[in-house]
Amino acid sequence: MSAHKLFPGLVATVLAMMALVACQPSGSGKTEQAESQESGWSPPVATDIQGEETAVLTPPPQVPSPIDRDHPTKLVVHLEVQEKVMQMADGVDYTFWTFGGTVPGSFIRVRRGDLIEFHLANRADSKVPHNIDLHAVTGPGGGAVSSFTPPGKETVFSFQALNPGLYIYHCATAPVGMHIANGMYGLILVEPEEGLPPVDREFYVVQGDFYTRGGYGDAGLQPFDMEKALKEQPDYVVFNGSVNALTGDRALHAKKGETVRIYVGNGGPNLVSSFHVIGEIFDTVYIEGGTALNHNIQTTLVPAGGAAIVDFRIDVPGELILVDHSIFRAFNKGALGKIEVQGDEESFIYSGEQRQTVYLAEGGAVQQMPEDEVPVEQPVLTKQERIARGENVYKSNCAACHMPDGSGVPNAFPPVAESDYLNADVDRAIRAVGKGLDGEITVNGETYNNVMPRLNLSHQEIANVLSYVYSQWNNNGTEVTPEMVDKALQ
Ligand code: HEC
Ligand SMILES: [Cu+2]
Repeated sequence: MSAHKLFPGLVATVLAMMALVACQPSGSGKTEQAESQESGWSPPVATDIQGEETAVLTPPPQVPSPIDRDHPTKLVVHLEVQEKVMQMADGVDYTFWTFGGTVPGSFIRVRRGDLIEFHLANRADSKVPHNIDLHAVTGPGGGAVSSFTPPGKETVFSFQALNPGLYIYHCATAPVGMHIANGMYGLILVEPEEGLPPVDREFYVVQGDFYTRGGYGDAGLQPFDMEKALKEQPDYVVFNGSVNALTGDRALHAKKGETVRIYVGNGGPNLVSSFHVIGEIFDTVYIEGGTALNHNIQTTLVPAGGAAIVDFRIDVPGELILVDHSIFRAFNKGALGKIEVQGDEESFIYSGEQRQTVYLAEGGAVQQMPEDEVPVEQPVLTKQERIARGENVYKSNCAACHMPDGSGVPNAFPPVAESDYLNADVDRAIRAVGKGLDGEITVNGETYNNVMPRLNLSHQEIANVLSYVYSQWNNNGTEVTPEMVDKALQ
């Protein structure tokens, strides 16, 4: 269809819609409540704030008690950022960046209409600045714009909780992906005025994906792997910050006949969760943590940066297993938790094994695995080709920390633009990229004491990316060849 045929119709439609809006009388006879029920939208709340309280936050898997206030109040929230080494799996440690010392961060529970005075503190022993973006905030950056907090500082900002629901909060300091990948997320529940229906037990579970230099289970302190994060290929996908956070001694407990509510979040940074409890059906799901209810659900999608509330009554004793039903994540990457249910057997609903007989299937074939790929010969490149390819390597591997224009991030990531450190010694620069870099360094008069992870690049890629960096931003134009990289990394 040609444009002149399409446009008149479109314009007519738009005009008709504008006319409709214009003709709508301001007091159209509907009550505010009826309107909000139709659209699901909740209007801004009144300003009858009474009194002041300090919020009690809880570490996972605990949830603060339901709110019994019948009015909005000024609620003071204190949350402290801590960068600390904790266990990712048996024998595997990781430097987590946390809100309140746990992954996920402390659970925050407020009532719709509350005026929240948020205190974000960053411990003095932190290496980098942090901030917070709460998805429950209506305002720039969800609070991130007003909460940038360097180590040893505390920032205060306020917001009113306008919309009820379950919301993710997370750090939004550059490189955002890295802060989230290190564990900087948690949940904030905004209870509706009338509260949620009471249940016997409430739990707090958040999924996250993690990227480590070594593979799943490789022992020791594992650094963050930027390249795997960019490719969205996590080594770990876990509930509550580590493999086994919800199994063994740390499994959740409930009794037959009880009702259970799980506040489920997904911090990401990359994956979407297909949240499922093996052996249960969710009686009620608050879809995406909002106001719409769905019933009799087997698996509910929890988007990265999203949440859901699931309610179920437990009718049969035994073991319920929480999984991400993208099932390799559950059985091979850690996304598995347990609820141990005590109580008498319930053979009417579930019998247990009744008999086992022999079954002989016919056929069956031997599966052939695909052959390994043969490595391709690397071409010889001109300086210009090298720089062009290096630009792609830079954008996908370095820009997240050193910024697209090479300017870095104050106190965290040194500039590679006009960097005296870079220009003084090409072998040293090659080693930084090829092996990673930590300890104190001085770049253009500023000191940095942080960690640059090793990035798993080929010698070609290192040559290309450094040739690109040297060709940009008033650097000295050095061309780096794969032979130079071979030599410097020997
Ligand atoms: C995860 C963040 C991160 C990524 C990704 C990263 N770096 Fe770095 N880089 C750092 C940090 C942090 C330092 C300083 C380390 C220290 O304090 O010892 C640094 C230091 C450097 C230095 C030496 C100091 C300077 O500014 O001249 C160079 C050169 C460098 N990086 C280049 C690169 C290149 C090229 C890439 C991509 C291939 C890259 N970096 C990827 C964090 C990163
Ligand atoms: Cu952060």
